This record gives sequence, structure tokens and C-alpha cells, in this order.
Amino acid sequence: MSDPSHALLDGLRRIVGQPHVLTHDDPDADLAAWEQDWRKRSRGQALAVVRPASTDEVAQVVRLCAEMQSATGVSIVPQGGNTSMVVGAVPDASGRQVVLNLQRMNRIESLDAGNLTLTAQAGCVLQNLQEAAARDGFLFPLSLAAEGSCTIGGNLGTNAGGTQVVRYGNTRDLCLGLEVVTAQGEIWNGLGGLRKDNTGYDLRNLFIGSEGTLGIITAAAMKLVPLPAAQLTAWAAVPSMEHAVALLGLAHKTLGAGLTGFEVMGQFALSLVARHMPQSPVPLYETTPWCVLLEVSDHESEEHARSQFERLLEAGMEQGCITDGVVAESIAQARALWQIRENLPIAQAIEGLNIKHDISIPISRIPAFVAATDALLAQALPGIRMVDFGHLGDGNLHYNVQAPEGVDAAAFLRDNEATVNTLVFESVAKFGGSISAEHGIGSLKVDKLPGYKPPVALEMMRAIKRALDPHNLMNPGRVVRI
Ligand code: FAD
Ligand code: 2HG
Ligand code: ZN
Repeated sequence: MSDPSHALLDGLRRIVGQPHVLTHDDPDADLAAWEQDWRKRSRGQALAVVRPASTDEVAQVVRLCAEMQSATGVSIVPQGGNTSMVVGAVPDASGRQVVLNLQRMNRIESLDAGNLTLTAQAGCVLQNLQEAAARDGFLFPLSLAAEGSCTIGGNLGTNAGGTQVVRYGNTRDLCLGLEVVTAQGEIWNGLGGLRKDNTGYDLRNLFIGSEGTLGIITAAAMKLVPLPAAQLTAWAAVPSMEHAVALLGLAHKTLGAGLTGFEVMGQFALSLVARHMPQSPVPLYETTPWCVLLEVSDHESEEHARSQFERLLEAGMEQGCITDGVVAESIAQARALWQIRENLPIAQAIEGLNIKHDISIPISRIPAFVAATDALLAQALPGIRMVDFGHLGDGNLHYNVQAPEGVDAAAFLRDNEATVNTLVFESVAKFGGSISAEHGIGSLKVDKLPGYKPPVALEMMRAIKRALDPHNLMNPGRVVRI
């Protein structure tokens, strides 16, 4: 008797080579790195983890899976660095999904200094793109704490945000071209690197943020900017969220386009870094409800940047927005301040399983949102601990919830996650916000989305999915169900 899944696996081995198809049949294989998500919210079981080395191999893999889909029930989960926050890149428990991991496709293809673009394969780690750009005197301005392991394909798949969006935009804003393998296994080369191209529907932007549900991004042309002459970082204690928003307004006014980072961090969130990462001392947090991390980038000189920053901090103090502050005196000090911010998700993970809300609200309404929603949660679940931080410059809060001290986190999530999500999402809707600012929908929010997206918009999304992937081969059950 011939099992069609075995024939599929044999075919996959012929395409990418035996060592690059990992299965549970090999008793020594540990597939946890590909099957378990970063947050430890889900552990699935893959039919195989397939690691192609070229676009052509990706196309052949997709074609074979498409051909054998009806016989085997196979579907494909595109995966980059597997740092998804929403369970978007790991297989389900069916044992029928192929994880198509792009990490072997990690070549920087070219850097066009005249066109200010860098072209790379999708499996390139973000930090490698940043470093390749810097070697030639450019900045690739996408920056997030997972940059040492997330890939540019995953960044595009999720339209990742990060800490420089206030100046440079999301990944979408940094992309000038894509190469994509469609759900039928065809290759679309749209890597032109053009800044203007109005020849019909914007296919590039359809794939960006589609979380692997429409096709597989295999390469991308990304925008570069000249490296600034100087970057300075400051850390400020602020007495309330209202003051943090007022300080942001002052920063825009004083620094103009020089403002490249504006992050807010709550006291409890910072206390987790202090508790779990004592090697990373946290300034000023003990006596203030919020701290703000600001960055200015300057194309003139460090002196110019410093004088602008000093003007801002003085005005902030005068207006009561800042009660205390420090400006980093060296690159090492600036790195240490950013490290604290970047350690927040890791410190929260060490504290235990948690409920994350990656939300955006019009910036002016954030103080009222936080006050109202904190009160609702405290009333519904006394003792709940709020791990709040985020990209205030973009109106994006990570409005995260930790179980009360001493309470079993898994049990707390099992009993209360639905209540917490409903309370928060209803409040987000009331304040005119979005339930996903940058992490995407993945599996964790797929059943929530219909409650918060206009039906007409959802139906257009389903129509696009049906048109591009009619057999639901690509990452089924994520973003929209069809
Ligand atoms: P994966 O996790 O592997 O995949 C993410 C999604 O993209 C999945 O749906 C997957 O199917 C799809 N995908 C992956 N590769 C491709 C491809 N080549 N073609 C098509 N679809 C693909 N996110 C932010 O936006 N801002 C942050 O500041 C931020 N900080 C983070 C900090 C930490 C510590 C961690 C762990 C995560 C953070 N994230 C952040 C979330 C995550 O890192 C980003 O979403 C990142 O862009 C995912 O990249 P990845 O390569 O790990 O993708
Ligand atoms: C960040 O901004 C990431 O650090 C992760 O988007 C957010 O852990 C989180 O909730
Ligand atoms: Zn974030």
C-alpha cells in the first residue's frame, strides 16, 4: 500500500535534498524550534519542516503540495525566524502541515547606492540587513528586539513595526519590491525597486502583512537612508500618560523629522526588567508611573543633536511633562537604555505566560483609554498586573496583562483570557482603535477579527484570499477563515 504522504515526503526530499526535510520519523530530530511558538502559546506537529535554498525550490515545493493537497490534506505554513507574537508561523496539531522555513535563503543580493535600495532573500535575518547597509554608509531603519532572529520575509509577512516607525514607517513603507511564489507555485518577480509604479492594483502591498496566507515572499527590495551623523538617546520620568502625550507633541515640535524614537514604559513593566535582568539597571522608574525613551537622529552633528535635545528636555521640565531625565553620554550608554526597552518582552516572558494586546488608539485618546480600561480590568479581576509599554509615537501600546502575583499563570489564562480580551477589545473599539497594530492576527486573533472589522472589509479580504489561494493551501486558519 502506498501512503500519499510518503510520496509527498519523497518528492520534497528530491526537491530540497534529504537533509533539508525534517520529520518525526527520524527519532533524533527535535522539531521544537519550528513547531513551538516564541511565546509558548502553542506547540503543533508538522508533517515535515522543509528548508529550501532557492526561489525555484520554493516554487517546486508549493507546486508539489498543491498537486498532492487533495490526496494528503497538506497545507503550507511559511516560516522565517518564528518570532511571531500571535501564533502565526507554527503548524497546527494535525500532523499534515508542511512548515516551509526560509532561513537557508539568507543572501544579501545587492545594494544599489544610487537607488538607495538593498535587495535580499526573504530568509535574511533583519540584523544582517542592518549591518550590510551600515557597511556601505546607510541605515536600514527597521528595528525591533527580535532583529537578531526575525527575517525580512517575516517582517514583510507581518508588516512589522518596531521602534523607528515614528520617523521611517512600518516595513510596508520601507519596501520597494517583492519576489513572491504564488499559491499555485508560480514566481512573480516584482523586485523593480521603483518609487513610482501606477500600473494597476498594488500587488506588493497585498502580500505585505498577509501573514503567509496569500503566497510566499522569497526576496525583497528595501529602502535605505543615509546614516545620520549623530544619534542621541534620552530617558525621562513622566508623571502621567497625559504628560507623556504632551511630551510627544513637544518632541515633534522641537525635533521635527529628527525624532526617530518615542517609547513609553510603565512602572510595573520596568520592574520586571529590574527583577529578572539585574545586569540591566533601570533608571528612575521606582518613583514614577511612566518612563519615556526618546531618540533623535541628526544629519548635521552631535553638537546640533545635543542642543536640540537639551531644548526639548528643558521645555519638557518647564511644562511639567518631565520630572527627571538623563541623556546618554556615549554610544554604550545609549545601547544600555535601548537594551532595557528591548528586554521588556523577554522579562515578561520570564515572569510567566501572559495575555498580550498589541493595540493602536489615536494618540490623543490614549490617556483616557488607559485610565478607563485599567479601571475596568481592576474591577473585573482584582490583583491583575498590567505590563504596559509600547511605541507611543505611533499610538501603539503593548497593553499586556499578567496574572496576579502568586497565581498560576496557565490556570489564570485558561479561566480569564476570554474575559480580559473582550474587555480590552471592546474598549479599544470604543476609543476608535485597532486590535492589532503591528503583530498581526495569526491564530490568536482570527476569531476576534470579525467582531472588530467591518463586514464589508472582511468580505473583501475573504474574496482576495479565495482569488489568490482558492484551495486554502497557504497558512489556513490564519488572518481570515474562508
Ligand atoms: P515568523 O514568526 O516566522 O512569521 C511571522 C508571520 O509571517 C507568519 O504568519 C508567517 O507565516 C509569515 N511569514 C514568514 N516568512 C514569510 C515569507 N517569507 N513569506 C510570507 N509570509 C511569511 N513585531 C513588531 O512588529 N514590532 C516589534 O517591535 C516586535 N518586537 C518583538 C520583540 C520580540 C522579543 C519578539 C519575540 C517578537 C517581536 N515582534 C515585533 C514580533 C515578530 O518579531 C515580528 O512579527 C517579525 O516581523 C516576525 O519575523 P519572523 O521572521 O520571525 O517571522
Ligand atoms: C515590542 O515592542 C514588541 O517590544 C513585543 O512588539 C511586544 O511583548 C510585547 O507585547
Ligand atoms: Zn512593539
